[in-house]
Amino acid sequence: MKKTTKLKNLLNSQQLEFLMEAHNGLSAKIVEEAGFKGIWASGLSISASMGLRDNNEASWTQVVDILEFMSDATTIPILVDGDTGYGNFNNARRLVKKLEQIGIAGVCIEDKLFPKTNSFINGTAQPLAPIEEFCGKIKAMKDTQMDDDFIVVARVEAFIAGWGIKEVLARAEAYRQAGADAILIHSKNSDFEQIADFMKEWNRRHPVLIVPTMYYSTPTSEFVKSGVNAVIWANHNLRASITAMQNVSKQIQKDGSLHQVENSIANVNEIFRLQNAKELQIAEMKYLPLTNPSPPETE
Ligand code: SPV
Ligand code: MG
Repeated sequence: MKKTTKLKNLLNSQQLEFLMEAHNGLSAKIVEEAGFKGIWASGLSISASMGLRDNNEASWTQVVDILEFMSDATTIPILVDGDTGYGNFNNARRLVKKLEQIGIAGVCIEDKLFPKTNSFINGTAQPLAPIEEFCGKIKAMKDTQMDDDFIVVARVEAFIAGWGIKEVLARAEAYRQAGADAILIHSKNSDFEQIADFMKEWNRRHPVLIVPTMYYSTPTSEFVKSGVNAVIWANHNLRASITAMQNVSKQIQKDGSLHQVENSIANVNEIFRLQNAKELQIAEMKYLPLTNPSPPETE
């Protein structure tokens, strides 16, 4: 099945589904091996792993280069965090064209202004895109896709920017009518109340994704009860790797030796396995001459 169709089915499934964050080829592969059915290519995680801020400091083609490694390394669908689409409708539709070329299943765009700021940094100061302009962007993206199953998710940032449920509902409905395949409702509150209120009013009229980074203690059963379709665990592989790298670097620096860390980290064979080194050995037997020529006899 095509990756696009897999993502479409996931968003329209009868049960709650989950997307796990990845930020490069290796982490994408780890997410697939863990059993997830889909990957969230997080803008925050990709920019952080480049040593950059989540403010569109990386160019969109630099992000696409990372996405191509992620796509090549996996068979499950990737939903890309496309920020604001990197400009107006024209930039966003060119992004869709490129994402389709590299086997990406869908993209999520948010109704903020380029260059964006992460939702958890000074959210109320963040201006939103005018509704009509954002609807035009969604339409342009849907008109551009070549594969009917490619997914465009519209992300509503109105709660983040300090607006109430009326504005959130108006935007979600406008984006649904403009052709978005699903709506992502974001909240930075530490409880699920805002989103639960939205879900009640929304009444399952179109698929909804959520990102519970800040309301992490809400039981998953609450998400099911509310009618949410898919949950994004948005940055947890990046955060896990930060902690692991800080600990191992500190330990080795302190000890001046590898002895303490050796048994607590992946061994080099695990790296080779993740790289699928075995496949190359088999291919070499097939494609390279069986024996290396012996060195010429000395006379
Ligand atoms: C991301 O993972 O980059 C997101 C989610 O967009 S958030 O960081 O919560 O804005
Ligand atoms: Mg993001």
